[in-house]
Amino acid sequence: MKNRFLFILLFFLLALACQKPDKQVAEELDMGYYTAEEVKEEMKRCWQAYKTYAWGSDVLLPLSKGSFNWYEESLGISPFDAYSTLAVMDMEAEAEEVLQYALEKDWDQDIYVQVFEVNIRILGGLLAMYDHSKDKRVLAKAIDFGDRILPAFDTPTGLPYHSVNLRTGTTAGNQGKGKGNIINVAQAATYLVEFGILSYYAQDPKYYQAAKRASKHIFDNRSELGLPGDQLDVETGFWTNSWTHIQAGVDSYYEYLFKASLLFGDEEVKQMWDSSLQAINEHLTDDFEGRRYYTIVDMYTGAIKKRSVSLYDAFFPAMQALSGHIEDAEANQKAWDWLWEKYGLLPSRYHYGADTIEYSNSELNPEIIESAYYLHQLTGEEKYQIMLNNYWVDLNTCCRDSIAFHAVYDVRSMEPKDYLATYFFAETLKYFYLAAAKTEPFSLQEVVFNTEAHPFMRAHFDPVLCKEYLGIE
Ligand code: DMJ
Repeated sequence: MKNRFLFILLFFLLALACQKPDKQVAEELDMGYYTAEEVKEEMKRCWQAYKTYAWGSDVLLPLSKGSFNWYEESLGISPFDAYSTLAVMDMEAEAEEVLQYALEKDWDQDIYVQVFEVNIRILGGLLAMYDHSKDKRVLAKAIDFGDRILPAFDTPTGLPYHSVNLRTGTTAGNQGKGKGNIINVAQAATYLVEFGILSYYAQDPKYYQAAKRASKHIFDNRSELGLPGDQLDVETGFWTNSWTHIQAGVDSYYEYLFKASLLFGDEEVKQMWDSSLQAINEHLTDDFEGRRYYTIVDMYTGAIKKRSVSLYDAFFPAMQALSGHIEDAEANQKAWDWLWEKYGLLPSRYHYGADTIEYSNSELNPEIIESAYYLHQLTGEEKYQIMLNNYWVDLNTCCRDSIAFHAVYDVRSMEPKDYLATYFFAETLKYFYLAAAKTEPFSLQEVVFNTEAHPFMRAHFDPVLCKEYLGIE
């Protein structure tokens, strides 16, 4: 906060001293913003820490200088998440080291993995590695991995089980401990992008078709208001909850309808996105106390269930902006920025109806930064650069430690938590970097990010071949 204060003081002093038109003052102040080079230095520092204290493990524990694995054996999630950021930042030697690690990785592991999480992080990371390197051995690894998670979709409904055993293809409920067949919508239908890319490069429609069947199940079972529930049973296909929202647990289902249409030109999923967005705008918009929220309602009646938001929902302005709805995106981002300013970081869940924090922790999540980056790129407005600068300064204040960055248990006390999420490498640092880069590696017109921020160049996917390789009619 001290740094923020100094920055604001500098702003006013310069504005007073110069007495120049706003734009000129802003240009001069440009030197006060964080730089892409600074972000790259942080990436170097954090990556070195991961390599020193956690190499080969899933996660770096930055405070105890230790490591953590999601399952009984490591999947090496951090390197797969880090690769595309290392490549974007031109850290080619480090990227090459991860590529070699990927080539040595044997996926024949007797562990149950969460299909949703490994799809966006590992399959997404491997595909971005192939898209960047064009190394056929990497593609072979991606196909092997895709084939090991595909059995999860072998259900009466086409909806995937929560977990699958990488060695045997045996499916299971939560954490492989057989906690039933209930999954949320994001776990059910966040596959179009990775599976579409895999189908394209493997020239085999089976992956995209499996992903599309799952997404269509969600869409086809929407209520008369045009809204899905948020949890369902993979065997019966029935909703087990009638709450509906764009929040954590649903978010990337919507995101992938639009992104798959951009990448592959699939008109059917584009129509699914268009009609979903209309229902969202009509039934979830909640302008409350002068701020724009997208709330939680009953899928059948539209009645508000709870005036509460999670920090993951801050992905939505990016989607609104990308799909051309700038005004809505700006209104939504303004509410997120207000919440960030209130605490100096976003809490995991905030009840805006009662002005209380429901979940106080914050885990270095990227979404609000992602949306500020999209809005900055698409509108060119200075205010988004100022927002991003504030987020960068605050994140450095609360969460930078002697070797990397860490999460916090409570945004009010900023009590440190010994964890560095893998998406910090994939997403958070990448969006900060891209937003500040003087020479952008690519524009938002040229690239589509998966939900873990692994970038894919649109020009790499020929629309005619997409139809053939993905089986699009
Ligand atoms: C990431 O793993 C992905 O963006 C996912 O879609 C949900 N959000 C987390 C980071 O917050």
